[in-house]
Amino acid sequence: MSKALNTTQSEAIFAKAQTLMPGGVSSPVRAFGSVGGTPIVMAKGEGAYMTDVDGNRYIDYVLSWGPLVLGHAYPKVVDALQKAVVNGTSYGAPTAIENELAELIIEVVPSIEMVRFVNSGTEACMSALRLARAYTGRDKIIKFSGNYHGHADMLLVQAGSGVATLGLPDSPGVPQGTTAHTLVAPYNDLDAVKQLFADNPEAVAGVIIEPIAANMGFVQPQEGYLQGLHDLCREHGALFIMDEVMTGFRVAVGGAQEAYGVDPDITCLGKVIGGGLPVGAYGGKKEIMAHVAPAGTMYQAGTLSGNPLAMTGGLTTIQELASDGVFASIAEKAEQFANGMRAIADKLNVPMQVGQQGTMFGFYFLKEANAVISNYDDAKAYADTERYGKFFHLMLAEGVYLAPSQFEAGFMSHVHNETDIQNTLEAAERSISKIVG
Ligand code: HOZ
Repeated sequence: MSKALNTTQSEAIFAKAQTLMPGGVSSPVRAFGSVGGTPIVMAKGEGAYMTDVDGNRYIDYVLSWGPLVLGHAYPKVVDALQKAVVNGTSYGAPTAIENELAELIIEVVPSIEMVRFVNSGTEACMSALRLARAYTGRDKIIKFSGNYHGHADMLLVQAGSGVATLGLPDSPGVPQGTTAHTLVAPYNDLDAVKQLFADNPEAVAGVIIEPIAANMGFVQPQEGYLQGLHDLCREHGALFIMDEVMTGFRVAVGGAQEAYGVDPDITCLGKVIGGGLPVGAYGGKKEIMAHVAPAGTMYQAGTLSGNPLAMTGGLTTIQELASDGVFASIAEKAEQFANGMRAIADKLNVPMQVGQQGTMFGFYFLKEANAVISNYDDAKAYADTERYGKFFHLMLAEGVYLAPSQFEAGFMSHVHNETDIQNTLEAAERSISKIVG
């Protein structure tokens, strides 16, 4: 049952944070910019739950924005990390565990034959693009509006995630020259990409896409769209780059490329690959990866890349996820949740678009009953962010932590149980009833 939330400590800590860090946060999407109010300051994560500094407990569907597919402080992960940490946190030298994680990734992600570890999804995407440019000897890239590939200069053009959440223009500080080679197309529109290729003959190094757009809400690709992009890249000598930072190990163990049977040239990974520690990676065909230094001449490096703690977090997490029945059971719970939300929307006659695939989901409150969101323009036109803001705060008071933005996806974990999902759906029904009642 809904209770008034005591957030005294959260407010005090966040007030001080604002004097110390820009906006009081280490990353903008945490700042409750589009839902209003003061961010909740967290003290502990355990299983499917987070507890804040005032002692309020929440069922967590943000899961650190995706990485915690096994939930918070999963015992096997904690145990492995405890064993690893006593041997030191980083050597700046090769380790055997890098081989283990690399081998596992190559085994489960269909297109990857060789991989380079970095420290974040941002690094993975910017390195993948440098590689595509080095490999093809071309400068231009095609991205999609509302897709977010981290905060590298050339990719902060019509970006999703915090840029969309906060309604920011393309970021100041990004020189025009840096984005001069970035071409932008609407998501789910193959003809627009055909046109860009036609207008820029033999100039496009690569097309980078979030195979499911999960930084403008949750928008799935239309039938044949990803394969169509892949084929256009082949036809024009460009590389097809799938940014699977969010979808990797999430929409199938082998990511969206497994789910849709599409074969990218380069894949970007992050989030789950570190099991909650900072890791990213990019990988692909051997022939392409052979261009990365020191095997080749495309330079990219990192002091903490491949450190044993991060490798341990990722290896233990993916091994568990890939073990018998684990992924399927998480996906089943995500489906149950999504179906439950659809049923509530129908029952209360509230226009809503609910999406789910594998262990990810997302829902939009719609401004118009028959609206369908299939790209970023649709999301901006039809997503009722005001209604979402009200819903978000009512759910917080109910003890459910959702993304503080309608332009972000939701995540299920291995440790969410039937009762958690049932309680969440009951809370959602009460909250929506209050909004429309
Ligand atoms: N990459 C995530 C957005 N979907 C959130 C991470 C962040 O920006 O803090």
